[in-house]
Amino acid sequence: MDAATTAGLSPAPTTHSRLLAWVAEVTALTTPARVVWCDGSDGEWQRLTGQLADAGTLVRLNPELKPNSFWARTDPSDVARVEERTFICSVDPDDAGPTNNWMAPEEMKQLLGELYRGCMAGRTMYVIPFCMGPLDAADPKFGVEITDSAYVAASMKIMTRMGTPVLDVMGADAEFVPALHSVGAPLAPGQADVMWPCNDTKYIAHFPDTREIWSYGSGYGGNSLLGKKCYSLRIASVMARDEGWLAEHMLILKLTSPQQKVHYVAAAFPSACGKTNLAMLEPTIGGWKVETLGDDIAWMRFGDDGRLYAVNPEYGFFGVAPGTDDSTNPNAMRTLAQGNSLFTNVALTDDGDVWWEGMGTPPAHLTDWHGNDWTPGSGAPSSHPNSRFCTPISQCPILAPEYDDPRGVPISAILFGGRRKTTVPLVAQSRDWIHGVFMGATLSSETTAAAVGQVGVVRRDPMAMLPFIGYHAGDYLAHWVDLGKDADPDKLPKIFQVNWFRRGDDGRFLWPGYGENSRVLKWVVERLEGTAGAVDTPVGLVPHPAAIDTEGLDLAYADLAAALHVDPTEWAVEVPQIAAWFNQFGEKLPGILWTELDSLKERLR
Ligand code: GTP
Ligand code: SPV
Ligand code: MN
Repeated sequence: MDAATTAGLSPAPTTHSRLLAWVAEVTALTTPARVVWCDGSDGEWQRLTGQLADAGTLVRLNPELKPNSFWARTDPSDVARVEERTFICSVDPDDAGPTNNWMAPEEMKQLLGELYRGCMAGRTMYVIPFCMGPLDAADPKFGVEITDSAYVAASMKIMTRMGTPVLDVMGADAEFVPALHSVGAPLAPGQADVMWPCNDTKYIAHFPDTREIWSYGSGYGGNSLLGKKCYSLRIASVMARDEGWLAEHMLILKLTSPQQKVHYVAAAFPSACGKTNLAMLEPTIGGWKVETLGDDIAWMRFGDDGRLYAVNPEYGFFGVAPGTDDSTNPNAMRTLAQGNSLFTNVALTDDGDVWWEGMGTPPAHLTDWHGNDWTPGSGAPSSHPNSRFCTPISQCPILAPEYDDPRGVPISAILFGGRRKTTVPLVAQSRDWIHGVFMGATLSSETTAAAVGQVGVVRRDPMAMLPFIGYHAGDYLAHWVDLGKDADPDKLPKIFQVNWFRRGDDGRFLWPGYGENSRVLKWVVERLEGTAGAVDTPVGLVPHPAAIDTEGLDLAYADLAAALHVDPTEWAVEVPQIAAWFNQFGEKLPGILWTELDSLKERLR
């Protein structure tokens, strides 16, 4: 079938010959019933969501409560990223390293080529040109996703800058990352569709040498919205290694002090460990202001002035729903209240709104994420723990105007955080860049529902990038070390480690978190400005409890002290774990990180 002459559809709106050739090739392989080039218009959104509502994949929410918004439920087997099915198909297996699954590129292409054969039969194939980061960037990073999922096409409209304006800037021969996605559920003539088509066989494959993405079998965001983790982290981290920049799993926020001094902060926490919440934080301390630039991904490059500048490549938020509430993240609630959003695997209220755990007292009746009746006595949660909202960044009431500036914003501080019940203090500053890289390289966190698998297991997660480094993790850590070597130390961001999730012996969180994290940000700024003290502990510079502003905070001194405590016996347990973690990288691990480990051992003595 010729894409340009499909009955009733407009011809391909581009003269980009490599793009046209690729679309023709995929069309011939996957044999869709029709091909649609996405233009990114509001009319297109209405058409896509209308068709999905007719098909039963989406339910329109009450327009009085959530205008132009929809509720989706996935197949219960397709609810999160699938790390075991995610592959880095580098030519050299050593380029994938010990932390990634690897398959030879030809072998993966052969295997997926067979799965893709005829896989879009009976379906519409959408061609989605997109750009990660502002379109007016000096070196815009283009991609084109081909997908047979209208849910993906609608989600990509929220999450990326996409459509005809992108094709216009791409012109006739711009570089782009081809990103192919299929749910892997062809329809025979007359066969009725299911609510959430997907396939038990799943592959999320990346080809870093040729900068291509092939995804099969899953419709869930992290596996199917290929501009996000697949492009902006796995492929972009390889681009960044080659071109001397960083593609990181980080939020970006702007912090203004009562003295009107501005600092930009980036923070890397693993999936479902607090990035969206910190990015939109409402400070509980007077005179401080937070504005949002991004909640998940930061691309960072050195500017001519020697400072590290961050850009958010995304255009929307794909956030964890449970736990989001007026009390924890009021700015997310205000963003969602404006509508124009997709909600996936949350619960539906009887008046056509959404509900999830953490929103206060549950209503007497809900339709849960399985589509079943739910009451507070039901036992199981109404929403999947990895249920998500997908909403435009432009609706965030505290969006910093410079979020769209292609030059990015200069970062003063980088926070590395994880979810640890024990051991890791509320906040610690690194002694220098290398010690900060050591903090990032040894970051650990309990696993969450954001990926399929066991929840609550502590694992090392370097820079919160474990599932997202598109090459050898040892080379990745060396890249971080190298960037610091060439830079002016006074201009480098200062690096901190945080842990909002430490618990008391009774299991309670020791630190209240959320908006109260502004008190930790205040100490961070005071460290940057040289006005706060710190205790030199074996693991870094930690505030004395008295150095944290607790005015108006109802928190026992003992809890704060316990949250900040550095216990050498707990840390002594970490040391051999860190050594085992480092050992698997062999020669690739920069020797200076072993020196840092020796120094930690020495300090613990
Ligand atoms: P991804 O989108 O998967 O990358 O997650 P994220 O890092 O953006 O995490 P998010 O902000 O969505 O938070 C994940 C979960 O942690 C939610 O249930 C939050 O309510 C909870 N959470 C976030 N911040 C805090 C905090 O400071 N303290 C506590 N106790 N929980 C928090
Ligand atoms: C994460 O898991 O880090 C997310 C959600 O932000 S996903 O897009 O599914 O990766
Ligand atoms: Mn994330």
